[in-house]
Amino acid sequence: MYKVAVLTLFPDMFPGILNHSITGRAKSNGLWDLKVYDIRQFAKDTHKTADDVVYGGGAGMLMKPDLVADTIKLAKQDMPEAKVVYLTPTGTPLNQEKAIEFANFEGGVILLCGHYEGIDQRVIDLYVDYEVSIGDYVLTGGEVAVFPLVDSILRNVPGVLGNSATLHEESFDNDLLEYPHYTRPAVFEGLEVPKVLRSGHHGKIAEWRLERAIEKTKKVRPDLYQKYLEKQNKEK
Ligand code: 6GU
Repeated sequence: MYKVAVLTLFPDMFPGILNHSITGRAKSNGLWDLKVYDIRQFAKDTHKTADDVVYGGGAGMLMKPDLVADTIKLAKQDMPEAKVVYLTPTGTPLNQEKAIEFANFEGGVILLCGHYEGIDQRVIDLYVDYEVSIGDYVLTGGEVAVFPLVDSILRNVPGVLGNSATLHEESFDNDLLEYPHYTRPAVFEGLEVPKVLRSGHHGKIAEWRLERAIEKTKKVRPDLYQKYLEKQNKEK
């Protein structure tokens, strides 16, 4: 069973969408498990204060380091082998390779959700194994990012996708976006399904799909296309 812990000031946000569809079914089937830890439970004053001012001045507040550290220690008691991942816009960008790497963590992941301006650097230095961002934009908090991160990890956990074949050919494999797909009818609102896909000629279909994948990637993700070209050249 793949274990996920979420450390948050907003425990009511979970499991949320993770209890639905493929990840929800996988959870019911015991393929993964989610435990949510409320960081505020360790607040010491009657107001349950979780934030404090930033040294050096400037706008915004930081999460109090002792509350965050106490929560990490508690989660580690339950998951001693887990990797601690801090979700932050200043982290390493999440990609398919990272999702697969995380899915292979035997001890699972402890996901720390930042809020306000983030957390004290010393907590990161002492306890955090990985810092992850889900893209070049700023979210209101790390909680929102937990959903795409956990979903992308889980679909690489054995058994989560019922049909393992669907894992074999998809976007980001060999650094290409996927080719377009069509279903019936053969003509829809005047647009026809490419004839080659109806030809039954597997070689020609594979060739067409690769061409379309290259064309699409070149157009919308020139960065990914460069990576694809570099790998192709290395293989030669
Ligand atoms: Cl992981 N957290 C926040 N707050 N903003 C983000 C992010 C994470 N990834 C991209 N933007």
